[in-house]
Amino acid sequence: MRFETKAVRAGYQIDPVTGAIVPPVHQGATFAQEEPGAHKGYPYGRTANPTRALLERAIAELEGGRYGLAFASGLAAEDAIVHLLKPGDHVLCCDDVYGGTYRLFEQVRRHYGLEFSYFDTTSTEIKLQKNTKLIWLESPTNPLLKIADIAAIARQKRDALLVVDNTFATPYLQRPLELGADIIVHSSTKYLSGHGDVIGGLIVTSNAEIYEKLKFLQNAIGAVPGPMDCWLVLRGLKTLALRMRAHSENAQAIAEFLSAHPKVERVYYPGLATHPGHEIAKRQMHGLYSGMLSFELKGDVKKFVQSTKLFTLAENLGTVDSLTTHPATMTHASIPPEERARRGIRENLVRLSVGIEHLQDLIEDLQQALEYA
Ligand code: P1T
Repeated sequence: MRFETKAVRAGYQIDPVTGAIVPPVHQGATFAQEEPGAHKGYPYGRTANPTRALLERAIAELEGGRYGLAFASGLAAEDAIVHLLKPGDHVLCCDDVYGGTYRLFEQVRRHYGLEFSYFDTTSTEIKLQKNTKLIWLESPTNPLLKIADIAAIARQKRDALLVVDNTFATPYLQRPLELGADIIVHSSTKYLSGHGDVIGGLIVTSNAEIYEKLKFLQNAIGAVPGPMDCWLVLRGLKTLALRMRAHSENAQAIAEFLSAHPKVERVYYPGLATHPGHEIAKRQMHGLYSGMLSFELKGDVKKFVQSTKLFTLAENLGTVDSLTTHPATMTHASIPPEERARRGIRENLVRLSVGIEHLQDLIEDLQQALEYA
């Protein structure tokens, strides 16, 4: 089956009891046992839930992996992966990542004796330390849309595990396991659910040993999503292909529009031929570049973000409606200012999550807001 078909069929399972085509939301905390330990695979709602299991199978199938695991948020999924490590282990992370990921590493996990260092996402050569156990990539990155050559990095990983945060690309545009990654992590809050109505996280791997460890951690730590949230993500997946095409086409046109605008200093979008990672993105993302872009504004950022009418100023991305974010004070505020500056996140950087509205309406909205900026 092709991706579009798989996306519609993933999690499709006619209910044996009622014939329902849409899966029920199994909103239960626990399940009856016939005798102690004799159950249908669902001993307790934290350990396993049928609606969650459907989502876990669906995301594994779409990513081309064997196992999926669902979590209460993207960060809960990330933290489960970090729990695979022991004090003294080292994580080599790309230099442009979501501010919350940086905060988890630097302000939480460093205190538990883990080491973190950062490398330029666009470099194709990495230097592992003896104790490097995880290589952590985002591609495209948040917020500068840097592109990592995932296959090139996978070839150098030795016995470290390669984790790819596939939130910005989604499996419709990029499948990291096929490029050599060991673990994929998602904030399903974003494109996978797609409508801004749920917080969630997902992990996919094909490695049985890693899966068993993560499944143990999922239950032992307990940061699991509720059944209704799983159901919302499952519903979102059905239209993922359509939405990603629409997001990407709109974002490409907006990136080109902004590039030619006198009030715009620089545009970051992998679909622009001038973007440093464009050639890699072209093959790695199958010629579509997602709906995320950032730009540096020559003008008043506050006035700009307050003047858009269709783009809403908010933290989040990947929803059908368009959003603006100011990374320096919002999504990346937990990175210290000097570190942020070193990473190239300037005060005049604006991030757009381009929705699926009519392109012309979006361009007109940006056009009028740029006049106020
Ligand atoms: O918000 P949560 O579901 O916990 O996911 C965290 C996360 C993980 N990875 C990436 C690439 C992300 O962008 C995020 C969350 N990001 C935002 C809320 C944002 O506006 O950038």
